[in-house]
Amino acid sequence: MQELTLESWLEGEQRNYGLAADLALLVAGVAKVSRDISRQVECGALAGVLGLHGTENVQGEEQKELDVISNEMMLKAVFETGVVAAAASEEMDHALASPAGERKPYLICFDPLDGSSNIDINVSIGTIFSVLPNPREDASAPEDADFLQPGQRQLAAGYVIYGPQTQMVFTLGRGVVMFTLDPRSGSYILTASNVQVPEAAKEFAINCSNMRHWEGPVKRYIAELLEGTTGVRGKDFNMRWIAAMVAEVHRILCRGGIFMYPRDARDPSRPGKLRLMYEANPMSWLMEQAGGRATNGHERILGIKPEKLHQRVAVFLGAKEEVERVTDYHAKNFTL
Ligand code: AFP
Repeated sequence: MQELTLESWLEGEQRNYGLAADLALLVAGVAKVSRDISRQVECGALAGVLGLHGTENVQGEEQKELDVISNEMMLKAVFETGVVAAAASEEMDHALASPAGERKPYLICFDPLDGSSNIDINVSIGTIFSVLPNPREDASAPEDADFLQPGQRQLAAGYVIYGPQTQMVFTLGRGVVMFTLDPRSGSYILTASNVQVPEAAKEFAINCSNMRHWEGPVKRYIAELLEGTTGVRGKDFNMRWIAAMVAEVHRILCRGGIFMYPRDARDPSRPGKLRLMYEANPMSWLMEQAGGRATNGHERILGIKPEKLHQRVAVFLGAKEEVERVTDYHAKNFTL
């Protein structure tokens, strides 16, 4: 089989589908730094990168050493492409503008290392990214408010999963592609294109320890899944929870199912745990591009106009039929 590297694939997209050279440069930049992050992840304790950093991020979460290292690496890499006007990250209170110069076309949001609680136990983690247009027509420095665009405006979005293999999965709005890092050559090689979420779901992912806090529609939906062949669904479902959204989304893209992090009653001021701009939006676009769906239980996530950079949102994403069903349970205000 002829191997297609990420660089050759991006050239083909420019030639055949008019992909902007600047955007190709940015995607290649993310790929390049992800190889370096992957190496740090691989070495773990040997590189002295495990454990706590001793600081908290803007959301009051303890930062791990690798969170901080990968954030620095991402910032350096995206600014080095010369096409990013500002970057926003889970690990920074506010957006950071690129060093002054001419106008640059893109904003980028990222979670440099998703699934931090997995870092020290050698379980899959990942980097999530989302590229938006820079709404400023001049070279002035973008601020947080410039990022507050709905997910449907994304120009590129995806993730890199650091698991048994390192894979980069993304969309530029023409389907979902998967590249696998060949550790021998250091190149990303195309291993799947036009990825589609299987229609029939057999698995679901939700943190069941929060069950007592869920709203009625979620309790009802999960209770029906758990009833298996003896209930209204008439079939058994399996359950998985990796505690890294990257890994859950990757499984769903490969094998199907539904992922949920619903709003719950633990803290009524927080509409869910996941962050809209750099977790839910990119993953929702991937799901839609793969024939799946993504809602907050009520509306399409990609249509939500963000009010804050670190806004949280409830997330239901994956197989179309399942997401539509649980969204319908919310509309009908079903309960147990
Ligand atoms: P971090 O981005 O802080 O690493 O958190 C990961 C995450 O937001 C998401 O990837 C998981 O689905 C979720 O947390 C797991 O949360 P619980 O620990 O509440 O199950």
